[in-house]
Amino acid sequence: MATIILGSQWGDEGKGKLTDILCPKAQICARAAGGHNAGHSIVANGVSYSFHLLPSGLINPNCMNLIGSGVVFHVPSFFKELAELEAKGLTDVHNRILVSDRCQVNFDLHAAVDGLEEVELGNEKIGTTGRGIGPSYSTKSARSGIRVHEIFNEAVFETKLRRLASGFKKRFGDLLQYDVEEEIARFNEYRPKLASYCTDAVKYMKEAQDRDIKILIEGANALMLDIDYGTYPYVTSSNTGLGGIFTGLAIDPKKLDQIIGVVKAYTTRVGGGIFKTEDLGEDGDKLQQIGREWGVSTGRKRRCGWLDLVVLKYSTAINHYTVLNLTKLDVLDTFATIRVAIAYKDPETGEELDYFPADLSLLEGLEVVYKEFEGWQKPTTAAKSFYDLPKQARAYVEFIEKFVGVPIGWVGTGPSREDMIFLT
Ligand code: 2SA
Ligand code: GDP
Ligand code: MG
Repeated sequence: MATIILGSQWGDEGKGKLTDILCPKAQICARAAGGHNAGHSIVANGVSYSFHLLPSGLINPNCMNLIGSGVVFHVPSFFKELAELEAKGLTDVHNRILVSDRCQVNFDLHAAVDGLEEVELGNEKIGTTGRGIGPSYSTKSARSGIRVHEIFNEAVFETKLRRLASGFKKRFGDLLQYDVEEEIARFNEYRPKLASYCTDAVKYMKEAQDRDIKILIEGANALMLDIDYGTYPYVTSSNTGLGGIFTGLAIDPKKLDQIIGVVKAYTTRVGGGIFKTEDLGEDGDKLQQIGREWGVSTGRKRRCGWLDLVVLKYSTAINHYTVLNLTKLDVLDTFATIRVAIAYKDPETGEELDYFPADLSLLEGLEVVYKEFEGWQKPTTAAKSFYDLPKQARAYVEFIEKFVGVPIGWVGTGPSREDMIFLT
């Protein structure tokens, strides 16, 4: 059976922490899409770990980990991240990680192009992580990309990489700071080291599912950054929602257990794009400081604001969550008043919009309709059960559950493994 963990907002909801908590029940932890743009932080046994390209299941000593076919695979980051985990004491990580040989390779060339494309956009830049994610998925769709299995056919690899580089050179000229021969030389060193990690992930997953092995799938990024359903064009370039899990991992839909939506008790977003509940005043600053809202991969300050239930309903309509994990409730502990968005309203006509539209310009002149909650103004981190939470906090949790129509199974009250209330 497979359990899927998905980000329901704009990312950084705490997917990594839940993955780590659920991992002891799984034998395989897999990533389906995205690349080393993801940033999942986990605090376990007092040690803080950061994952970017690798699945968070590597912390659990009994879990195998798979980088699925839908991931864009940056080889230097793979080795760097493994070395960082080893330095933190996870010595057997090399034996517990596999990479699909169908993954597209994310080259340093893609990162160079990412930077140039952002410059071309000027004030309308996406605010990418600069990790070459968009260009990697672009070359994949244009069918000029290179897959992991091709690394091992030296002649084909070199021809294709030179062709790819010369195409971009024609487009950007001397602006493109990239030496293809250097990259080829680097891959000559990676090639023998990489071979033992590569696998046919279709075969691997089929055998695992035939044997009814428990698989935990760690979503990367989040629904509102999905290339089809997110706030396009201010999105990443993969399908970060439920669909991307199926294409990225060849999962059997008949063997699905839970689809878990991870929901931060407020909202954050990194990079450009619409964010109706963003708070540019004191409350936003306070959420940013208390929630320690800085990017795990780039260190960028995250934009902050209130929970938007219109977004969460939209996200649920696409990802079909069977259960939610509400996270970072403790970050709201000191607020006297807490707000949640329940609709958007035209200030002139009073007409309300209770869904998230495709044409985002429709949202531009609209005000947010908020429901206000009395804050609990007490610490929640020590709570061990739902009934240990202050009654105002319980009311907040119950309202979200009812509004979205999906049960909340866990409530996060701090960054550590232990700071999680189990409701089911
Ligand atoms: P990209 O680099 O092409 O995927 O960027 C496109 C948009 O997707 C956003 N994006 C993210 N948003 C939140 N968290 C992400 N991971 C890191 C983290 C981000 C970081 O966990 O903190 O360190 O800055 C992530 N990755 C991509 C990105 O901001 C663009 O809006
Ligand atoms: P992810 O990308 O969804 O895995 O989330 P990130 O790791 O980028 O960001 C979530 C941050 O919040 C991390 O620093 C976590 O350690 C932290 N975190 C997760 N859950 C909680 C929680 O319930 N309370 C608090 N205070 N921090 C949390
Ligand atoms: Mg993150």
